[in-house]
Amino acid sequence: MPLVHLVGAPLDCGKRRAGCLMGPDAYRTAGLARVLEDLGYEVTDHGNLHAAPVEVPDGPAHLHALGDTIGWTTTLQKAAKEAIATGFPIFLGGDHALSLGTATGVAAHAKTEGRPQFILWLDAHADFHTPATTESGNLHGTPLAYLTGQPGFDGFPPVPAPVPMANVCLLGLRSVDAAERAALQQSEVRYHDMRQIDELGIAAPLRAFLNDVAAANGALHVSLDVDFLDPAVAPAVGTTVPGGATLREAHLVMEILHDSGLMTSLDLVELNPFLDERGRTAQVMVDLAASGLGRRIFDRPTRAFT
Ligand code: 6HN
Ligand code: MN
Ligand code: MN
Ligand code: MN
Repeated sequence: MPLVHLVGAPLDCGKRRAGCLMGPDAYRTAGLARVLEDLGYEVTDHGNLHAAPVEVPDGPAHLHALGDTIGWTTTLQKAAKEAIATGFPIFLGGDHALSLGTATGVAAHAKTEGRPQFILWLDAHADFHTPATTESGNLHGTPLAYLTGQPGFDGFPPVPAPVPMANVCLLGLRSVDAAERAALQQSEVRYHDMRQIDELGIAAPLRAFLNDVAAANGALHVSLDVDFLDPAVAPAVGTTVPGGATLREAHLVMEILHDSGLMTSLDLVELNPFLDERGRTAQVMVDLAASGLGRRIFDRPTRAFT
């Protein structure tokens, strides 16, 4: 059993609505460490990190909290690279701007091992803007462009090991801006929107992606945005979009991920406890993490059909 590192990243700079800074403590309150210990893991909680101080660059005026976001990216890239060298990191967000650091940090580690990095993005949104294309100016909408090495991230740390577009898979899409749509359609990124999930089920596209990860002996970073889930299941997020994954679809993804043995790191992002209802979204996210790390209803269900 690998050591699990819990890394608190209470960053709230990726968008304007405040509250994600309470995310790491909500996961702790919902019992994440205990749930993982019950599964047999040794768990180390590294507490909450702080953004590295940076001189605020003269970025384009429409970008929100550019300096803070650069500081967090620097901090988290380093922390991720260190944590993954000795175990399985779970990054407790914090908004999705944290993946600017975590995903590029784990990819840097994979490079030192000579393994290709793969990324599974579970999200209603594509998060594929660059600072030049974002209309909102919210940098939580940009990590996939950054980690794949797109230009325009002036002032950010260089990406040590850009992830090839073909190694990225998005599942759950239902809110994609025009610029992202155009960029995605011209790229080798794999994307599966909710319509495709409705038609194919969620397991088929996931398994196809995991087959490629396995064939390449890849490392797999999974980034789970609360809004991947339908807001009826997970209301505590600022960017709810109706028509999301059901609770069981989300658990099935995590269960298949664990069975695959391929997942090497995990982000839990965008939880805004200020918007939650008696902690239920935090609990859903903890339960999903548990499924991803091996919690099962039964080890082996009775064979239903013979
Ligand atoms: N997220 N595409 C919208 C924007 O403002 O760029 C929403 C981004 C949501 C970000 O899902 O982490
Ligand atoms: Mn390693
Ligand atoms: Mn996101
Ligand atoms: Mn989202």
